[in-house]
Amino acid sequence: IKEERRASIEVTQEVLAYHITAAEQEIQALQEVSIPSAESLHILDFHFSHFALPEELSTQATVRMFLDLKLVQDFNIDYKSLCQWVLTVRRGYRNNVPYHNWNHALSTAQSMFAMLMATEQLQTIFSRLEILALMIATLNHDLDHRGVSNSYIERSQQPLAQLYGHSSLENHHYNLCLFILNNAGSQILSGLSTENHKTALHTIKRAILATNLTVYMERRDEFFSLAKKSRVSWKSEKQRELLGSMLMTASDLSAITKPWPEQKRIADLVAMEFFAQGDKEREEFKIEPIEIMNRENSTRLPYMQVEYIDEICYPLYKAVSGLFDNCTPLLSGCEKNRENWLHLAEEA
Ligand code: 5BB
Ligand code: ZN
Repeated sequence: IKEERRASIEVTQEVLAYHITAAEQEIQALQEVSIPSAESLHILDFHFSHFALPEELSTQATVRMFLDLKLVQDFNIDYKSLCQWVLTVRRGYRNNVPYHNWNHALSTAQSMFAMLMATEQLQTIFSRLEILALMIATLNHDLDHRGVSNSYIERSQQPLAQLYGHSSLENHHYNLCLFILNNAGSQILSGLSTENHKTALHTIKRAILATNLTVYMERRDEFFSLAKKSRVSWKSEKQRELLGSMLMTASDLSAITKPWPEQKRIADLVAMEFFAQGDKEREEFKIEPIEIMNRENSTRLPYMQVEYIDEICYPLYKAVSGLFDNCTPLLSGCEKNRENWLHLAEEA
């Protein structure tokens, strides 16, 4: 316990040193600007690309999602608090991480938003509170990511690993999410009853922990067999929780469903992050990094993407679009990218 306390203090200080609370004038500017429509921001589109969105519009796009899902209205969210919360969450991501940065958080939230808005059925399956929780979770799910995996953190014996033991990263993302929700000025859940507040935090935690790919791999078969049934009622809490978890992963991995130029750019960012970890492992632990993190294998990238699609992404989008017809663009985007990567793999 002593060791844990020391680790906890160290991690908190690190985050404080990072000082993520938004500046007053930035908050005011967002609060006073007229937020563009969802159509003009293209956030209803499954082909949405953060590359095409000017940086200063990314926080406005986030506010727009909360407005259009009627979350601000239904949960009495104080508008200024929402603005400060969004700006603080953005600051909670590190700019110097190639892939797991604010753009990835925004893309993940936008994918969840697009699925919810395109599919009326989803808005009846989930309660209003669950939708609020899922949106908060997508935006916060990789907070303070350092560009390295759980296995690196565990091996390097960083305070973060001593603190949580397993799913170190995901627990850290949730803890920071909680920290921001409790931070003066960004308490967007303060309008909720004690009971709803507790439920929301529980759902957010489950959703963020579900973004660990190992957890997804463990739970997906259960989801795939539900998806094979002709009718699922989604009445039970357990089923809805499973669906929420799978939609979290579908949103998290949505880069693989984007038009080819975007997919290619994002894959390069992922590779850059993986190779940087591999370099560190070589230097710090004197070990040969695993294939995906080994710079010497960069020519195998197209082939690895095909494997990644076949083993991880395709089955998920297949099941989701089988259940919810309007989500089919995710599946077809994924299929097109497989074609393109296969083509490149055969050239190499
Ligand atoms: C390696 C093992 N193999 C048996 C199956 C395929 N994979 S993989 O799925 O782990 C893999 C995924 C391999 C290479 C990859 O990217 C090379 C640039 C990826 C990959 N992962 N590609 C992507 O575009 C994206 Br997005 C991702 C998701 C990154 C999630 C980060 C998870 C951190 C854990 C290490
Ligand atoms: Zn993520």
